Amino acid sequence: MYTLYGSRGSGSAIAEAALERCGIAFRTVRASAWEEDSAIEALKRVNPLGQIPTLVLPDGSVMTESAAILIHLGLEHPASGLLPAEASARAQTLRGLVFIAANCYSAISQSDYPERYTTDTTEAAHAAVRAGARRVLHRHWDIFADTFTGRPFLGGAEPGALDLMAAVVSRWSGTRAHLANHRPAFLELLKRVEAHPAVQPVFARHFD
Ligand SMILES: N[C@@H](CCC(=O)N[C@@H](CS)C(=O)NCC(=O)O)C(=O)O
Repeated sequence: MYTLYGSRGSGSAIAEAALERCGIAFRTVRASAWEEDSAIEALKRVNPLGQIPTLVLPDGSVMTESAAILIHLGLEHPASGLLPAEASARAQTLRGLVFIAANCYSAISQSDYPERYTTDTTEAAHAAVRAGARRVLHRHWDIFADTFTGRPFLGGAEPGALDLMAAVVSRWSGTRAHLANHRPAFLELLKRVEAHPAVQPVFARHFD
């Protein structure tokens, strides 16, 4: 049995949507850094970062990092369509997954936890870190939208791993409002992903 540590409205929606796409049975454990009554201590024992998603595989090994989880599930379950079968399309998907992890998800962490990124303890310093992180984040999404242009979905005819990651990580830190003004066609794509019957139930559970 797979065990997914996660919480409603969080990045664990990425792994959850992928597990469902693969038809994998899993149990969820509610755990997050911001819910004291959750299984945060158990989560930290398997992932010292205390971050979600964290996925414990049936052999007991631990997977962290959303992009790595998506790649692992996509490779283990090729029929799921999470990863393109064709090599050059798959290479672009891997590029996109790492792009979001390295350039977008990391900036959200800086926006959410500015105190980690400065030794200045004043509110003003934290607000400045947050504002800077959001400016970088929104620029990175513009570059992503201009670079990854697959339609109707980033993954081709059906939403794949890159669509799932983009649709979830774009939900925070003012990204959707920014995209509405600056990359409206990309925002439409994200909404198409969320509305797809293979994705919609997971998004409804997490974000409605
Ligand atoms: N690099 C990780 C980032 C995961 C992450 O930042 N998750 C957030 C929730 S959406 C979290 O658990 N943050 C708590 C913390 O950083 O203390 C990934 O790509 O999965």
